[in-house]
Amino acid sequence: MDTVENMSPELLAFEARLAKDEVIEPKDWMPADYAKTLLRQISQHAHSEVIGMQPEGNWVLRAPTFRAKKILLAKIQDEGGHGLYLYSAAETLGMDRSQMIDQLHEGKAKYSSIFNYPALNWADIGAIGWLVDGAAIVNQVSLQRTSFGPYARAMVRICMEESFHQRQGYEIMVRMMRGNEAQRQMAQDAMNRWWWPALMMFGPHDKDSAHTQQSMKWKIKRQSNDVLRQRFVDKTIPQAHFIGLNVPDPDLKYDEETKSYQIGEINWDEFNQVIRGNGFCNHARLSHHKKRIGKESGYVRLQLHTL
Ligand code: BYC
Repeated sequence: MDTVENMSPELLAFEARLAKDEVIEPKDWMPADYAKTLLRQISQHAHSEVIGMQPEGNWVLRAPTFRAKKILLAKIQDEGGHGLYLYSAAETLGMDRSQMIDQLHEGKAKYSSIFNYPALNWADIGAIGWLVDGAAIVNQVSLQRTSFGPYARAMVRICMEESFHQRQGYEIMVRMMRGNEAQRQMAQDAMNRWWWPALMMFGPHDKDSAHTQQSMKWKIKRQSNDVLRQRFVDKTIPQAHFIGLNVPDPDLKYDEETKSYQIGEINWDEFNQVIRGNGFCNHARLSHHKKRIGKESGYVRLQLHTL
């Protein structure tokens, strides 16, 4: 363990900068493990944005109106752009995007669990925008204050775009809940299937989270998984009730004292299965990605050192 006596002058200066909430830039000195943690998280985040285009991409040709199609296409393009900002931020830590993609294909890097669930009908597109982008915003607003400059700056722009995504998703849910009985049932069915996976996006409970403690010391993470999950729950449940959707949680309680909802237990077995590659769509998502930009696809990937 580091004590002040055995810390190098560089490490002392780094810790002092963090204590003053200074932003760390790529050319600044940083501990190797700090860089490694950032690379893991930012590349995972970038992969999530890009793989996350797949469930929605499936609906571009089936959108119910031309307006809906244009909005969905623009949203999916935004997600691709988010992936690019994030790969660029991660590249400042010295790894090529190409290597990050190889890690994803080799199963050494993850992407968000949520994208291993199928989008079965148009209401799922509403639920993805409202719940998935809604959960992502809560997490990403917090990351706007992350200690690493390129990641924090990418988050500012991403959050502005995500807030439109959340609204387009909620708009779809509102329209369906104001529609006929079959449409209301589709919206409720989508809510039932996406609610719990959206809560899992925040990661394991703090007590089981391998990285939270250290990441919070380094100010990479500003709030813990449970704190952010609770923020999402308290923000989203009134939105569900407002349009007449039920939250699929028999143990849900509202605590008058804390003005906050208590949710039932999350199915962590399901979460662990999904992040180990055994979810509904893991195989389809990765094989599609490999087919399009894998080594065998013929797609030319630029290497940093060739630029
Ligand atoms: N899925 O110690 P923990 C979007 C892993 S895309 C998969 O708490 P950490 C959108 C975790 O990696 C936005 N794996 O980890 C795009 C670790 O395993 P490793 C996506 C998960 O990093 C298109 C282990 O579990 N947002 O909005 O401190 C269309 C222990 O976890 C997950 C981001 O990527 C998960 N859900 O905290 C629509 C946010 N949760 O790496 C929408 C950026 C945990 O040791 N990432 N794991 O093998 C983060 O904020 C943090 O990395 C997490 C996890 C909160 C996710």
